[in-house]
Amino acid sequence: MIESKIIEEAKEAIVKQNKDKAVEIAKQGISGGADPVELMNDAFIPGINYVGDMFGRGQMFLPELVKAADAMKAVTDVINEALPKEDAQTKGTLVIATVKGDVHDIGKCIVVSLLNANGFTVHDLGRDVDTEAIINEAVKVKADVIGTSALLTTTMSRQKEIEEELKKAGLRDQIKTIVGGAPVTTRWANRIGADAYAEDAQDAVMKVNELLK
Ligand code: B1M
Repeated sequence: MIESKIIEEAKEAIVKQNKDKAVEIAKQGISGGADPVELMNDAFIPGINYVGDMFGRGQMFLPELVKAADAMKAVTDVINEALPKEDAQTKGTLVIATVKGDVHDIGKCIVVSLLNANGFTVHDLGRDVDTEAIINEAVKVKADVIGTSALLTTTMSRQKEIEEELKKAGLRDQIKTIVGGAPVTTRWANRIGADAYAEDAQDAVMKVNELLK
């Protein structure tokens, strides 16, 4: 359980776009024994979600959104650094990316770190990645799973495109797929024929474990 004082301070630091303060809170929380994943989920993510809501309502503008995201990114680095490192990366190979047209990668980076920490080999292609590049890399590294993140309703269709292209290339039976991102749902995953949907990074680890059983 993260202390409510830390939760309030973390949210405030993100909302006020105070990167130094946010990093300090993350570091203090970790050195004080907080679980890094809980710290992220309970303290910092509500802060950036609040920023997103204010932006959506026109109460915050793009430069502020960018600064808040920058603070969040710096916190993500601190959290990721604190995650345990698994020595033997033997549980399976994934290729992960944020889809073409989409530069949101904070959540994707958390997912990648948690999968790494749980013994998976992850090839992270970054953000704004073309479908062809994702599939080519998956073939090259003999990936068991392709995982994609989409944060915009306009870019979710790229996840569908990946399913279609995998089918066309005759690869759909060999490579499993998992989709995530704020607007993505189980319903969407079912509709496009993805093998799994994950709500957050912990769920992603659980679902990938299930896929590779
Ligand atoms: Co933008 N943005 N943004 N943004 N942004 C949203 C998504 C938005 C909902 C805000 C809003 O209007 N309320 C809205 C989308 C609306 C829509 O599509 N319907 C929006 C918009 C409109 C835009 C721009 C178009 C704004 C503009 O330019 N006018 C623009 C688009 C740029 C582009 O991509 N082409 C834009 C830009 C940006 C920034 C660059 C400023 C910045 C991103 C910086 C970065 O990522 N490096 C940004 C941010 C920060 C947000 C919000 C506020 C926060 C996203 C985030 O990082 N959340 C977001 C509002 C929101 O989502 N509430 C918003 C925290 C993160 C930990 O959660 O990414 O959901 P999330 O990841 C979670 C789960 O979803 C899941 O696990 C993660 C960890 O728990 N998950 C997976 C994610 N990927 C997964 C993959 C998996 C499994 C699980 O398997 C592979």
